[in-house]
Amino acid sequence: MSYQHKTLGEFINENQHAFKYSTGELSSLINSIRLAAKVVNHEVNKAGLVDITGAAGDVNVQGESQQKLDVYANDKFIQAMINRNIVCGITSEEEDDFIIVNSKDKNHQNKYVVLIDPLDGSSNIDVNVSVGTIFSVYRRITPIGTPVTKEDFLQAGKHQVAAGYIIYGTSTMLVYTTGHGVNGFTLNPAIGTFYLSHPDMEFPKDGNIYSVNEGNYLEFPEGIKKYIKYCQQIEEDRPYTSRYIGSLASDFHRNMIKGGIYMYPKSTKNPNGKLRLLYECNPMAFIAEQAKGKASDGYTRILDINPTELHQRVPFICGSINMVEKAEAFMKEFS
Ligand code: P6P
Repeated sequence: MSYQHKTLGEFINENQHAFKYSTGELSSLINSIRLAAKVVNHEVNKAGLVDITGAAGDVNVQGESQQKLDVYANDKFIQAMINRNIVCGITSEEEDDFIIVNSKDKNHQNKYVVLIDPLDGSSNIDVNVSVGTIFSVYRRITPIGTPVTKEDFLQAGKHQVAAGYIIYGTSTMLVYTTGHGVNGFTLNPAIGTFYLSHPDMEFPKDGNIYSVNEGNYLEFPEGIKKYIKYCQQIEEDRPYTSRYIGSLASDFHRNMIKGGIYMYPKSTKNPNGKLRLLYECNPMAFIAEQAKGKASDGYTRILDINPTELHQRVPFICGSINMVEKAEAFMKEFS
């Protein structure tokens, strides 16, 4: 690790001017996420050693048994954001409803809402496969001075002011955008500092990696089946590879670096797909577009979808623009 790399803190300070309308609050919010990421990373890295991976016994709104690490990560990110006195509301995959956060002066002066999947892919924890945190940030749209409402969370993804993910993998990385490109930071665990390791990240226009759970193949729309068969044809020496980790942030991150497409289509088991629009698809779509990639539900741009529910699901196709448009063409012709 070259120590010439800029730290995340230095990068945030240098780019303070770029945060539209921000008076340093968005910077402080990113810093709070940075802090929580380090705390969660510490626990994730020793998950196999302590009795923290056992199911907490509860079941979240997704019907999934909450791993203790899910609950731990949820608590840490929520507390870190509340402590900064910037956020007026939080929606989390681990919380049935949104959380109203009042400002220190008790007059609801905070202006940002955050939506978060605190530990995505948590079923991978017990088998030592990478997991991630995904977050999305908006300015509230209801009047400051009043408690945040559900309307503040149900904004189309194109109105996000920031989005990012953390991957707890072979190294811990924080990747985020505030609408001015995408930058990746790698944690040096020895000193607890994130360094700018992947400046100006962009999806290659094309790629040869496709990421989908082919166990659901028979239930996929015809267009997706045709696209998968297209990827598998041996023609003109087109060497496609299937790579699927089962952790969205990790599959997305590899595809952004190498070129590729991630798909979680609808199926008979998941008629609206599995992924959540507000705290999985929207933040990843914002990052994808900022990295010159593309994200849709097969027909409609993800960032244009008007949400109706906090935990609503949408079909999700995301990655290198030429690959996404090829899949969309198959969807248009066959589904
Ligand atoms: P399946 C993890 O639960 C997640 O939300 C994404 O991170 C991941 O890509 C997907 O679901 C895996 O779902 O049904 O293939 O196990």
